[in-house]
Amino acid sequence: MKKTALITGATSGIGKATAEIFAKQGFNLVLCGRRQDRLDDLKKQLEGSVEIHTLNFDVRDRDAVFAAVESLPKAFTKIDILVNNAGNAHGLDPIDKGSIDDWEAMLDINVKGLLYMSKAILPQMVERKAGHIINIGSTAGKEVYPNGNVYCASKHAVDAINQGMRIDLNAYGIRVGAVNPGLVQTEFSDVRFKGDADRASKVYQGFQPLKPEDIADIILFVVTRPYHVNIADLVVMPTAQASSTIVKKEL
Ligand code: NDP
Ligand code: 8X3
Repeated sequence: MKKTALITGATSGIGKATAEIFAKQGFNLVLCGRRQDRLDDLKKQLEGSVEIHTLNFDVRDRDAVFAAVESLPKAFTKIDILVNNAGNAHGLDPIDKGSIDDWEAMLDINVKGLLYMSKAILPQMVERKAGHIINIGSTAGKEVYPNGNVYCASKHAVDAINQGMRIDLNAYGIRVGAVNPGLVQTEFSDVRFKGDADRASKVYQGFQPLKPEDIADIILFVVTRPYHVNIADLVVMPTAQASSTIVKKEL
């Protein structure tokens, strides 16, 4: 029987690339995001050999998260794999100058949104004593960099939640692991810099960043290991990157 994976943040970047590679693998998919046109396009692109269902909700909206999961048609209610990917950075400012709205957005999306999604999906995994959760963390969850303050805090929280989930769900045989990327060229920096495309593109200039497909490939590897193998915590950076602040540029 085909596995079903639910991916949050499937309209762009890492989530979209994961949807594409999961479809090739033959997984049925529940694709989540807020941009309906993109969800529709992706559904059209991928459905055929696999079944696709889309859910449009904001992960910050607790009621909407639970309503969306409850609305799943019968064929999609059994979620084998949850990819908690939706997330973003908002702003890159020193702590004294940062915007409280940006801070709240990051904590609400990256931390609380991930918790709401997990809480909505977990009961069925616990009941079946089966399931696999992949939390998308970041190198920003392993080290703090200048002006990264609250984004880094949100991803350190993901790191802690990933560990906590693995401990608490161990008794049920549910696999939990994090994939923590370094610099990946997606819409991430466009969002961080509020649509300033020039500033966003500079983040990836002078070296070869990761592509969303590089991360999707790793996520596929993680979820296709034999059941007794759980990749608990994986950090992946571009070869040019040694840490959040050390990137070898060719320019
Ligand atoms: P993108 O901006 O390309 O994608 C972000 C995705 O998250 C979109 O599909 C977006 O969908 C969704 N999303 C954002 N906010 C919400 C929300 N409030 N409710 C529902 N969905 C939301 O960025 P990436 O692909 O790079 O980011 C994916 C994950 O990877 C994030 O958790 C990010 O922190 C992490 N990451 C990224 C790195 C990078 O360098 N790019 C490195 C390390 C980690 P929509 O707007 O349609 O709702
Ligand atoms: C995204 C990577 O270094 O831009 O989490 O924070 S970084």
